[in-house]
Amino acid sequence: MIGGLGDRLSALVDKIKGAPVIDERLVKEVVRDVQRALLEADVDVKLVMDLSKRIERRALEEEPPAGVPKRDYLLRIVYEELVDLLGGEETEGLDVDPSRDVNVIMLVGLYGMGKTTTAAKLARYLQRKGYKVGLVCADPYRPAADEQLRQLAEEIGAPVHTEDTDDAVKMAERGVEELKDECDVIIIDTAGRDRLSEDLIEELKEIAERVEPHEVLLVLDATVGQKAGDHAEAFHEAVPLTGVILTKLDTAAKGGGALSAVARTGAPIKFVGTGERLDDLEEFNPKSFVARLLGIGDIDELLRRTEEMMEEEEKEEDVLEGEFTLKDLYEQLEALSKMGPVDKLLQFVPGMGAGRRARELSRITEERLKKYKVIMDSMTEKELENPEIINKSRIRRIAIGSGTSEKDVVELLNHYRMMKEVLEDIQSGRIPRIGGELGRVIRNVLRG
Ligand SMILES: Nc1nc2c(ncn2[C@@H]2O[C@H](COP(=O)(O)OP(=O)(O)O)[C@@H](O)[C@H]2O)c(=O)[nH]1
Ligand SMILES: [Mg+2]
Repeated sequence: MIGGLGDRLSALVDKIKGAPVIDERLVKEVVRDVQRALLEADVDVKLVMDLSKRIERRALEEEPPAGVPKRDYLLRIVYEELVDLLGGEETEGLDVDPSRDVNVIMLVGLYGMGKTTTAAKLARYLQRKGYKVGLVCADPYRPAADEQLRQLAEEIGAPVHTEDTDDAVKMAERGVEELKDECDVIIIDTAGRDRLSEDLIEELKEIAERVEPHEVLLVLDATVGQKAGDHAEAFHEAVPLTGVILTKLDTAAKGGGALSAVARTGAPIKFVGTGERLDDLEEFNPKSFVARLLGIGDIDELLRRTEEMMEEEEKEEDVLEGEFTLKDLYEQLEALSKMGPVDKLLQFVPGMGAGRRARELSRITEERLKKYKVIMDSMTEKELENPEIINKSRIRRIAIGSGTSEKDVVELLNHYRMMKEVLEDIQSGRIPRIGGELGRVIRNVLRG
């Protein structure tokens, strides 16, 4: 599809998957390959450079969420940036509403772009969704324009309105009038010109005023490449478009240029034409399109996995925001004890490396942990959730109940307060949040 773009990009995916390590050298190589593939598909140089800079920066700076292999994350970055290039995640479907009396879709565009063919393709697409679709010819200029549409309509068994007049506006208006009781959706195939002339603009405006279309879709031949962007903009100024259909993507080596240029104008690409047959029309969705270009059938699986991990990280952040209880402390201390020398670890944490906190934390031994556990077992649920209420008499009770000393209980409470302080420092930004693997480990420790 679109020239060799798909081939090049799927080769790239294989390269990422097969690389022994994901290092800077590989990232740079990947970036170069993406550049080459996109430039070859006629994507604008500046867009390509911006995109490759972003991929490189993200790949080198961003840390994958915990549990996501670097490899998957690099793929995800490439995927996300390509999706962005082609219009982003949000996709707008066709504005067709079965509860309306009738839905009107106007196709506009210059000669030879594929309007008439696309009208029939779109009709078939909607028929498949269960709509009764009618076709209206509003092209009085092209010889046999009505005949072409009639034939296509017959092929798909759709009612069609054509008439012998030289008034395009009347054709459209009467066509809608004629078919609206019978149909759920009416597609108007308007007349083109060689270029976007004043009289074409006037004509389209007038038709739009009369038939009040729910969709005005520009049909654009993708073989024009990057020029498709200016083209879409000019049309949009003349008659406000609700979307674009790019045709002939099957033959367009410059399809990447057309897609990205149109995406940049902000006009949603709603469909692409991928062949001459009436079935060769596809909903355009940057996500699945890019997944196919990359040849990652299991992209959903990959994304689901990385997304789950990201959600985990968010939850982790939530814990940081939440109320810190003695129960949390217990879990943290346990995690900490498994991590080896605590003082070494803490040297990496700005604001925590040396001093009282580090010393305190490094004193946590397994033995102490056990003692803490026993102490906590003697606390009530209320005390665990809200240690502030533990006063002198409660301390005495807990010490007796757990067979420890009051001093032990106080020590535990001190640890708790210290950890809470650290958390508050992190929350308020006094201790910077640390990224990367180490940051994750430390956050895990803090949260238990
Ligand atoms: N390969 C290919 N050809 C297409 C596609 N869409 C339209 N065409 C061809 O483009 C030519 C012009 O199409 P037509 O619908 O008559 O364009 P119009 O002048 O805008 O109405 C015809 O030969 C179509 O078969 C497409 O997606 N792929
Ligand atoms: Mg036509």
